[in-house]
Parts: sequence; C-alpha cells; structure tokens
Amino acid sequence: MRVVVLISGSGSNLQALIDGQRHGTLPIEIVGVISNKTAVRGLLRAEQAGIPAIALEHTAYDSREAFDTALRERIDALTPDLVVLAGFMRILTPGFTRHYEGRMFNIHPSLLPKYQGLHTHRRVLESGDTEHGVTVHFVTDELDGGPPILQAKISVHPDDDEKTLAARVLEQEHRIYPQAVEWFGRGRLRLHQGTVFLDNEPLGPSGYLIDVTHS
Ligand code: NHR
Ligand code: GAR
Repeated sequence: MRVVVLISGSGSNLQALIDGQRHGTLPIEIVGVISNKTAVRGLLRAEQAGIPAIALEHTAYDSREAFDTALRERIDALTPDLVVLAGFMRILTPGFTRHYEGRMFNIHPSLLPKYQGLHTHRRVLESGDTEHGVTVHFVTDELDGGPPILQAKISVHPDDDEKTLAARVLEQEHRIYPQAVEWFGRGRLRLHQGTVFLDNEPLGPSGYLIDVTHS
C-alpha cells in the first residue's frame, strides 16, 4: 500500500509509521512526505529514512484553493492508496477532502466529538475533565468531524499540565496510528456511506475504542 504523509512539524507520528514500515510490521511503503512548513524536524526524519520529502509552503499561494490544488497535484503524482495527515495544521478545502474521501486519515488529540479544533489539551484541563484521549478518523470537509476509526482513552492526572498530558496522549498516538494504517493496508477497513466498517462489521460512533485509563 502506497502512503503519502502530510506534516507541519516534528513528525513523531510519521516516525512511528516509518518504524513500522522498517520493522516489517506495517504493510506500507511511504512514497512521499509533504510539509506545508520548511525546515521542520519531520522533513529530516523522512530524509533520514530515504523517503522523498518536500516543503510546499501555503504562504506562497494566494488562496486556500490554490494551495490545495498544488498540494493535490503533488500527492496524486505519487499515486497513493492512502493519505495520512500527521500533525498537519492547514484546514483543507471541500474539493480536496472529497477527492480523497475514504482514503485520507487524520489523528486528532481529543476524544472526538469533544474538542474539535486546536489547543485540545489546554481545553481539557480548563474543563476539569478526568478523561482525555486521541482519535484517528476519516477526513471529510467537516473539520475534525469525519467518522472515527479508532480511539484511545487515557486518564487525566490531578497534577497534569498541558505538557505532561500531551506527552501521554502522544504515546497513544504512536500506538493507534500505525494500527489504523495497518487495518487499511490489509483491506480490513472501509468507509461506506458515512459508516466505518472493520472486517465488515460497522464500528460505533467512536470507532474502535482502546481504554488505557487503568494502565
Ligand atoms: N481539513 C478538513 N477539511 N477536515 C479535517 O477534518 C481536517 C482538515 C485539515 C486538518 C487536522 C486538524 C486537527 O487534527 C485537520 C483536519 C488545523 C486546524 C486549523 O485551525 C484545525 C484542525 C486541524 C488542523 N488550522 C489553521 C488554518 O487556518 C492554521 C493553524 C496553524 O497554522 O497553526 O488552517 O486538529
Ligand atoms: C499530535 O499530537 C497530533 O495529534 C496533533 O499534533 C501533534 C503532531 O505531532 N495534531 C493536531 O493538533 C492537528 N491539528 P507530530 O508532528 O510529532 O506527529
């Protein structure tokens, strides 16, 4: 399965996929990495793994549509089976998301549908929630609103700050993103009329749930 990964920053989720590919546990070939920001660590990680990596700066385009058209051309030249948003920080236009419907994933650091958008860890702490987590979902034009595939739920500790909480969420991201990609690569996962199916069974509104609140 050919995979293109879109990033904006450190690329630790990209690294988890690279590691899975390298160890032979993930049936994928990452055929390209594209960042909308230059000089980010994720691009270095790709280069170090021998993966073609480019920066395509959104600031060089005068509209979201123009950037998305250029991005789509770059991606489609790589003929991917799956597009993976891994810490990608630009909102995508409806034409773009429709083009990759059913074959584009995002990982979002909250228990969707809670806390769509940015600064999720801070908002969880401000709300006094005792549980938090991360969601892998199919991307649709509804921002962070596409159908969930897989969620990992963790506990919020009384002494948590944004940093400690983000770190524990990230640990789960590195487990569940490769898992979801593996399912797709083995043909076990599909999106049909807004419902996610795993092994031909419809998943519920949270996707497949992994509860790590007691570990
Ligand atoms: N695009 C669509 N259409 N649908 C989704 O579900 C998307 C998406 C693009 C990115 C990731 C998402 C997240 O996991 C994602 C999901 C960026 C923003 C944002 O506000 C919001 C959500 C997500 C990513 N971006 C600002 C913008 O104007 C820029 C912020 C910045 O550069 O720091 O694009 O949270
Ligand atoms: C991850 O926590 C990811 O869930 C989050 O950014 C981090 C990227 O880390 N994504 C978003 O907030 C999307 N808006 P990484 O670059 O090390 O994979």
